[in-house]
Amino acid sequence: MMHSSIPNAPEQRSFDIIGDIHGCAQSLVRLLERLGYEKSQGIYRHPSRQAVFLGDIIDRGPAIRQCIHIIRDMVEQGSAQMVLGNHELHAIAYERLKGMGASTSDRLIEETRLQFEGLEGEWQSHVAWFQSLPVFLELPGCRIVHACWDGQMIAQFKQEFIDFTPQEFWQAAMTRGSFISRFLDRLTRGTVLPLPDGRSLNSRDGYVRRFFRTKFWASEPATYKDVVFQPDPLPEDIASRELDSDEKNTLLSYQDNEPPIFIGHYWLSGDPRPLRPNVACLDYSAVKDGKLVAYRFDGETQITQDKFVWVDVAREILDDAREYSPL
Ligand SMILES: [Mn+2]
Repeated sequence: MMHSSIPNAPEQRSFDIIGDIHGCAQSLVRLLERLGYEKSQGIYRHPSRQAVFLGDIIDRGPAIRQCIHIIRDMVEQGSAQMVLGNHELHAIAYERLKGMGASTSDRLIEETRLQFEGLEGEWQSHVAWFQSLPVFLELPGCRIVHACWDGQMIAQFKQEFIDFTPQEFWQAAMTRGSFISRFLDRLTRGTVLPLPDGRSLNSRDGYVRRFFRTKFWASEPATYKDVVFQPDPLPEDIASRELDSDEKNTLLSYQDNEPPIFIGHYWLSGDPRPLRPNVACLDYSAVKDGKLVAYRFDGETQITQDKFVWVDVAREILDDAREYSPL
């Protein structure tokens, strides 16, 4: 793809892509410093690279307000880009529904509301900013989305809706069943399959689930086990069940020759590594004392394990406690 370029401003090709932060501002600062970003005039910048945030910067964690400030400043000054996560999407919907007089009790956004108590104007300004963010990015050499690359929906969006103003877009988003609302749900929450026979699971984050999360990159899956992608395992009798043809038809695929795709969202654990040579998830459960993970992308077509960089969130908190202990 050709872009017109400004002299002395070559097309940016080096990106530090960063997974779900959920209010872990201290770890975010450490990760940015580890990646070579320095604060100048109040903004974290890198002399030759740009940060790309995968969304879900709010809710759950201890320093949500600080996270938004760091990231919004970077985006507004051109030192970062960010796509919407399902949590930012939820915050937008929550505020728009509240504006329409709908019910406003909601656990998901509780921590964020608490940390913005008495700062209503500032919070509303952030919610307005969220509504200016893209849902996906096609960067030189790679793709960025919070949870799911649905090639068909993205093609339809680009064909029919790319010229929507933010107002038109968010109005459509709030209309149940509209293409835009399904598109947002698909890209920020991914695909799911219902559990068979009306069964449900108690997930580790305390919700009862009748659906399980599925991969959009499974190639030739045969059983439920081949497509499940979530921290909570399926019961063995369900996992080994064969997918029927209707279920297979609802699954997406991602070809080996497509550009590298980076996602967050899925609460992984263990050592950061590619899921496939062109698919990487950078959400390693930072807010549950996991790792805050980045990938240093430089235009390669294959994602490699040595380019993952991270900070260990639990250890960071311990180190800090030691640093500041009055002994
Ligand atoms: Mn998410």
